[in-house]
Amino acid sequence: MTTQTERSLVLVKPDGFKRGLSGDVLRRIEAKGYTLVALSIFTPDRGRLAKHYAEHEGKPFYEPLLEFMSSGQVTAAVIEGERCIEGFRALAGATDPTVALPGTIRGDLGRDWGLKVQQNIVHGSDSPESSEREIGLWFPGLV
Ligand code: DAT
Ligand code: MG
Repeated sequence: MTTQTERSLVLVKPDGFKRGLSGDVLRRIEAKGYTLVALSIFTPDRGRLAKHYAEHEGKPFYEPLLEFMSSGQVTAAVIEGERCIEGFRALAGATDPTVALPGTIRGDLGRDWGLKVQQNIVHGSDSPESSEREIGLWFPGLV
């Protein structure tokens, strides 16, 4: 199978950042063999988050999601490697941290806290189209 180099937008969400898990997440990305292309720490504003999560507008967890994601600092990274979009999603594990498999970031480090939105440590782009859109949104200076 021949594959193309891809980039993915990874976020260590406020829950992960507060718990000091940015290093663990970046370590897993590097241990897997993906390359760090860009790295930044900041508190995202609602406007950027509304664009980032536009596909979820109207869902019951949408407002809690924006509230949670703007509640503190995040570590944002662009990573690179063949099929890294799919590969990072596999490292991250299932959206619901209760059922995310042990060995994955969400399975090892996340749990259900009984809140309106799942706090699951990381975000990773889910397709080449999302990746391009999200990298443009979070790292507008990056070609
Ligand atoms: P993912 O982050 O795995 O791509 P998603 O894009 O479907 O998942 O949803 C974005 C985030 O919203 C997700 O990381 C956690 C939260 N979320 C998703 N579905 C949810 C649900 N049914 N109840 C509560 N929170 C949810
Ligand atoms: Mg998603």
